[in-house]
Amino acid sequence: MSAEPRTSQPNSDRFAWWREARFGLFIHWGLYALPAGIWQGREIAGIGEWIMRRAPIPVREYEQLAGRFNPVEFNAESWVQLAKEAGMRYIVITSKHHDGFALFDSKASDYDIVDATPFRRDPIAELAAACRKHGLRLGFYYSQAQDWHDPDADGNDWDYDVAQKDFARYFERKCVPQVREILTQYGPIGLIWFDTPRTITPEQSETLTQLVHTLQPDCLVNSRVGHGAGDYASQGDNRIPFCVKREPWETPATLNDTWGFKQNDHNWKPVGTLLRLLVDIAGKGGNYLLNVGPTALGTIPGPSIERLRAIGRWLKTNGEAIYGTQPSPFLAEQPWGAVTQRPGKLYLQLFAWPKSEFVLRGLQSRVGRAYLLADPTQKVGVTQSQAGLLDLTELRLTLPASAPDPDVSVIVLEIAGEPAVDPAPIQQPDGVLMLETCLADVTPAAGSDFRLNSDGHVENWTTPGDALSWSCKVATPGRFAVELWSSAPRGAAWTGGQTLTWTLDGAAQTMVVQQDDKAPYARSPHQSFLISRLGEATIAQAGQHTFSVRLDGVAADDATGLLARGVRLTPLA
Ligand code: H79
Repeated sequence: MSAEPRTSQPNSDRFAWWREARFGLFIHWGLYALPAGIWQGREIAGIGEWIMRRAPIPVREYEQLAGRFNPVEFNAESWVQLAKEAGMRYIVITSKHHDGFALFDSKASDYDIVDATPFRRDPIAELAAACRKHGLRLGFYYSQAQDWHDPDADGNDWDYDVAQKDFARYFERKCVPQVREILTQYGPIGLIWFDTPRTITPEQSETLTQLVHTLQPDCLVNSRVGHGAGDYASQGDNRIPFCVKREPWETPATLNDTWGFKQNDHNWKPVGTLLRLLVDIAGKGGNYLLNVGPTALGTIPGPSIERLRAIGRWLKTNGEAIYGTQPSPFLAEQPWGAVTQRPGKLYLQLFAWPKSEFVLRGLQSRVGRAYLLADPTQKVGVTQSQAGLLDLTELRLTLPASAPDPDVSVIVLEIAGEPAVDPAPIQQPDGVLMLETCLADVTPAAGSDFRLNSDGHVENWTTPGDALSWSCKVATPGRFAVELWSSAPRGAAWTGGQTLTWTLDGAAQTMVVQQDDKAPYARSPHQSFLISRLGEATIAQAGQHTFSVRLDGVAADDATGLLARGVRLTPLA
């Protein structure tokens, strides 16, 4: 979404609470909760808080909503209580979204909840007090570039003549003063969450970060301030990386599809999906910022409350595997679940409960004892072996018959010292071998910018000669289907037509890439993969093998290159 942050300081004290917290509540609340997705009887497609832009609604009409915004059922304590019950440790609320309406008492603009609505209360002040009382950190979302109410800001081209706009004028008149207000009126603030930098200049991004740090030195700034001026990386909305990411990062995510309340959005994610996202994100080293969109009356929708409470129940039992943990020692995703760690302990977080035995390949640390986090009295048997030829370590756990949790069950492994894992891709017990780009040797052609990005796929795969290779371990030989898994580029069409040569132990095949199939991303419902069949391969013997794939020719209209996550070898029957 934005450039990676420049000033990330993973060991800095400023991040101590952040790393401990792991899980936060995002709140999108504003005038858009009144239409709730419907304008003049017409269902408006897209996310609810975008209704002004999508309908579109003229400023003079949208402003009228303020006269009707009277959320009499708003109760800051109950929102904070819910966040606590959910096991969340911080709250980030929209102080001003793209529509330009301030949810706090602003002097810089009258278009705010105290001056322009019959409600006349400042919910941000009430929320700040409740957060302080209950020990939660508070952060503010602030839309710094888009402001559809302001004639000089980015975004509104249906009321205002774009040619007449002077962004700097808006920036000085409204943006900077309001950012100063939210950092001076409400006590200590954990973070400022900027969004959609758009046409903001590098200097203006820098000005905002400096302003935040000057007023509150410990306040974190997310990367969407723009131009690498932030402290930590915001992933794209509802997007998770494919492997461990070392610098601090956070995924903002929805419970359904919208952020701001939409009366007809009933596409709620099941609790199991949400729990798997939580543990997957923790295992990759990130924070999960999960959103609710309160109604115009100030209440949080029932389906949101139920789901947050269910996550809280899980965390009450399993929180030790989440709060303040370190990411997985395995760089790549584990197909069976996620791993977190703290000194002396590994937490295996299983998405499905195996029949009696669980087999983990590649862990080289000696395991002393294993137990269920939910019930340490239940016995888990441990055997460890090391197969000579491959030097392949295998841990076998004998488990109780029933899963401690229907969605995510946590097994604790006690180990001595730093965990040691095999860095090579290893064939899984089911025969699948996933060659993730995060485990590859990435070799760019001369002058090429082909590289692994920090989300776990390669980018700029556009220069002939750009190559990936892996030295991998195969325990069960056979015949395999070979597929390339890529992400769809955001906001651009996927283009095939590239010529690739792939090589297994020296035997080469050349083929032209096309989209043969599509696969959902099991742990992230807003993401999916495009699958290109590369052919079939025979691996005759168990052992170490070398697989590589090289770009030979590009498609004429390919701007982004293949955003490859990896190559998957699936055993053929
Ligand atoms: O605050 C939430 C979103 O409103 C904001 N980021 C999260 C945290 C956001 N701003 N921009 N975007 C997300 C991406 C915009 C996507 C768009 Fe569309 C595609 C805008 C117009 C077309 C999807 C469809 C959203 C509105 C209609």
